[in-house]
Amino acid sequence: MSSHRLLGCKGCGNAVVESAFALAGIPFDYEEVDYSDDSPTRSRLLEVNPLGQVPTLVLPDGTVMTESLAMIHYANDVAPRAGLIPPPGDPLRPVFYRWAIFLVAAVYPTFTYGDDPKKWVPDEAGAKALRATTDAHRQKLWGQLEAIAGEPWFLGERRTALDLYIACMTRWRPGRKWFKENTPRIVAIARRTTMLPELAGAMERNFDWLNSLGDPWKD
Ligand SMILES: N[C@@H](CCC(=O)N[C@@H](CS)C(=O)NCC(=O)O)C(=O)O
Repeated sequence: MSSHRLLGCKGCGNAVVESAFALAGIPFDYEEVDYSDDSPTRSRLLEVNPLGQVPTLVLPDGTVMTESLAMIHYANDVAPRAGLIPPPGDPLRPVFYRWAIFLVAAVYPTFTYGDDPKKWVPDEAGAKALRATTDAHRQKLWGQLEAIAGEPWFLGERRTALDLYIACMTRWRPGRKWFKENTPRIVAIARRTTMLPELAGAMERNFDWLNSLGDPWKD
């Protein structure tokens, strides 16, 4: 029987989707691809997603999904009790929408344009500047998230997929040291989420954490 197939690269945004699927109890086959231009698996990724991004998900009926947040909504439809998105009528639902879109439409693009800046600005100095400005902008955005972060989860008592994004995206630039120094509330959420037993597989596969054995945010 065909199943869900998730194309991803270790440590990338697919970790969010893997975590959501783990909470939702959706089994999937994982296919590792490398999105870089010179990679032998890039053509395979482009076959499925012309944008060349991961995560890319192929549903059992062959439908292709891109965009991590779309996949979160899909998982929430399959398993509404997994608690990925506050249910209709819950006052936290619009709050979830706001910050989920903020993460994928404001924070995530700082990587899209900053990871490989020469793709967008060919000259050396311009590319360097684009990397610097997108890095600085990201820090501002995390500062905004820190200022309103709840406890124990981002939305307070209710755990949602926002916490999954936080657990994974805090593994990226500006890096653990910066997060620890500047966003302690965000780090507390990341730590708590990372250590959820249900996420052990996804966290270990993506970030080499022996989740059950220790605190990934310990020095
Ligand atoms: N909006 C997309 C962003 C996905 C994304 O940027 N993924 C990164 C890896 S973490 C990627 O594929 N980068 C390569 C590229 O953008 O060309 C989502 O939320 O899934």
